[in-house]
Amino acid sequence: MAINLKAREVIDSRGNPTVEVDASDGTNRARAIVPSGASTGVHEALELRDKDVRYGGKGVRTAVANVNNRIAPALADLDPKDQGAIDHAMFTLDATKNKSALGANAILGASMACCRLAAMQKGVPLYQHVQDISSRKALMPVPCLNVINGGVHAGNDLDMQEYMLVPAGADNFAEALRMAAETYHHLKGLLEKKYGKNSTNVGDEGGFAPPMARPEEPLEFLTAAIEELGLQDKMMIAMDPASSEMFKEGKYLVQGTSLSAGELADRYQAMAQTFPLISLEDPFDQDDLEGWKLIRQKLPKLQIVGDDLLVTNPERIAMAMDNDACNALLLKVNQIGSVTEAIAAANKSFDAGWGVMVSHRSGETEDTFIADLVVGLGAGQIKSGAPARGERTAKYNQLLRIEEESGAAFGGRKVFER
Ligand code: 2PG
Ligand code: MG
Repeated sequence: MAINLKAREVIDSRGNPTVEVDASDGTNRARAIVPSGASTGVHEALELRDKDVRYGGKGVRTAVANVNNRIAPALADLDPKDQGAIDHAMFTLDATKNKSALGANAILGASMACCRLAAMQKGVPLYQHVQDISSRKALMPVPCLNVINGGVHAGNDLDMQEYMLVPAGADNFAEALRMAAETYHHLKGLLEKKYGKNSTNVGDEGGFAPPMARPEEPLEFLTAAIEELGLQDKMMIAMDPASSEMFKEGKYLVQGTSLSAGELADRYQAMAQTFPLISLEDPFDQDDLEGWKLIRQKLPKLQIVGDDLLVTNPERIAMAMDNDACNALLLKVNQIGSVTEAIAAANKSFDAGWGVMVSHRSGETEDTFIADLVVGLGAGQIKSGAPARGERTAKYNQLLRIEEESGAAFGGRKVFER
């Protein structure tokens, strides 16, 4: 059965163009759409943009043409069930370290579409196919819902990017999602009471973007909402300051003040002592290893997640392991640009006893690939934004369906224990 690939340009949740790929075998047709970040790490694989007059330079016609004219003939006679062969054929064709010849967006679109086609050919759900190729056991994830947006994702003065509700103490995924949605609504009321209606306009990931600047203030509001609903035994908080974006001339610009890595580490330590923090992502710049080592010493039990630091890249993960820079991977398939490498990055992390949080991008689409991915990998943690905006809820809703059909166990608190 030959594989037919057909790519086209569609738009993402920010109205920017992205790559959609259809993979068919004459009987089945699978489709995948590639997401796109805003706070991107400098070590990520290259997202190919046309840089011409269309869409302010963000067009992806070159990446689309690369799928249709170069990748399609190279994959035509391969078996989509052999994900490694599919992806390696594209690596060979691209022949660069950062996928800059074909574009990581072209390669990933084809990689995900072929993965879905393989599941269809096997007659199994995607999460089951992922479980087969990763040799892991299916697990329903704890959702980490970003309910206050700052940084480059919102038009407010918060320097730190994400404040997430983590219903780790729920009994199952559906209950976790309900608790988080109820807390999101309660939080909305608290914000409106203090800052008025404008404060509950939402940012790129569906979280509120209130006019705050002090990085502790969102934590105070989240904790108040959790306590007023009596959920303190079940609901925790995660943060992603996305610190590479705050790093200016060797210091961290927080609320107009330049902090050294040591001062910022003290600030995080105080937050962890005051609020129910369960996970902290990108506390320091992607190349500020000293900062990362410091936070690991100060908060050895806390889950410290590497996003820009690791860019889902096995080589960066090895470097971070050698330096004891963190103890969890943020898994974003488009940072590395293929399903095979993303699974390898996850397995390398699991083998070292690290946590793995599967993640959306701030520029998302209706594609729900990561919902199946997180279950099939048994990673136990996913972040997909607030319980609002279709491109975010698409993933949570797919997880509700998977829970219903698979009966897989819920990750719970233990997936955050390091
Ligand atoms: C992050 C992400 C997703 P972006 O920093 O973790 O929340 O943002 O996609 O803009 O890199
Ligand atoms: Mg991040």
